[in-house]
Amino acid sequence: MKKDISIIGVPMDLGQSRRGVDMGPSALRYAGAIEKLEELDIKVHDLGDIPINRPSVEQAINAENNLKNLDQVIEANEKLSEMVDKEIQTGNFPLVFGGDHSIAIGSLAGISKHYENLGVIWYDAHGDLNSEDTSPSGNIHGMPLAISLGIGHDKLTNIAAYTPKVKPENIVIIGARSLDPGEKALIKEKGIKVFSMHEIDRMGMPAVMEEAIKYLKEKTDGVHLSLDLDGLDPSEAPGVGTPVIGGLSYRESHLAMEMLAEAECITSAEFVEVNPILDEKNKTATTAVALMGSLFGEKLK
Ligand code: 5AB
Ligand code: MN
Ligand code: MN
Ligand code: MN
Repeated sequence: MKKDISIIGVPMDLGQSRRGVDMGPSALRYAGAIEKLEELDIKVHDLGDIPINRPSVEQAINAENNLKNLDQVIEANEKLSEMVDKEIQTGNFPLVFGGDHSIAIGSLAGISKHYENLGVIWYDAHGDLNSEDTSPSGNIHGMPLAISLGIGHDKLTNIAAYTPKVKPENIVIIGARSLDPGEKALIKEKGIKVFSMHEIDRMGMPAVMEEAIKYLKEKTDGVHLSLDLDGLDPSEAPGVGTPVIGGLSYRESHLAMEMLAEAECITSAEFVEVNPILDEKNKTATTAVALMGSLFGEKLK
């Protein structure tokens, strides 16, 4: 019996600077996410969207550090963490719809307390390993993986009142092709496993996924998939705020999801950074929904 899925929408755009990604949850629902999962005989509970408070003009003017909209990002992630935590307690599979990638802070905060050794697959063009000291933008969506490692502003690393959420050796980054100097240094220092586009080109996606799954299965008791749609090439997923050329194809991503389904290792997931305003006829959300189908066991025959 497959687990019930609980969908939690997070209409958050405050972790970055391009409006529209707050409509991601609507775009994913409009593209038929729930129908797709129900076709696969999964019971779906759509819990709706978490309310997001915007900063007042005064707060925006007084913001002084390299952490844009810090208070609002914290507030939303505390709420998300509580909801995800509750759904896991109920025995359901949490599936979070972003929103920008800053919401991974709350997802991981709610999930990780249920595991001794949570694994994370970070499917992304970026490492999201910046802190306020290394970030070139001050956008918190470039920081969630570092924050989950316990690196960054105390108030962010301590969401849900514990830190760290993940261990560096339990993380696999797939699809990276745009890393800032501070992120590269952290990857080296912590020994984080990265399959950049270089390795994917050389080894091919089947070998990459086999190795990633083996690596995580040996030492983790659950794996969270954090899928940033900008991991895909912008020609196939144009509706993202920080596109980077030379990305993963739809076919490679589809295969990756099928291999994760076969390995039966994913215990929670999020699909983030879908921005329908920058998209072409909801292509990016439609692609995300197709990938969800593969992740949750859709078979070709
Ligand atoms: B995303 C950049 N590294 O920190 C930064 O889309 C981009 O969640 C971050 O992966 C992209 O601002 C964050 C330059
Ligand atoms: Mn990204
Ligand atoms: Mn990201
Ligand atoms: Mn992005």
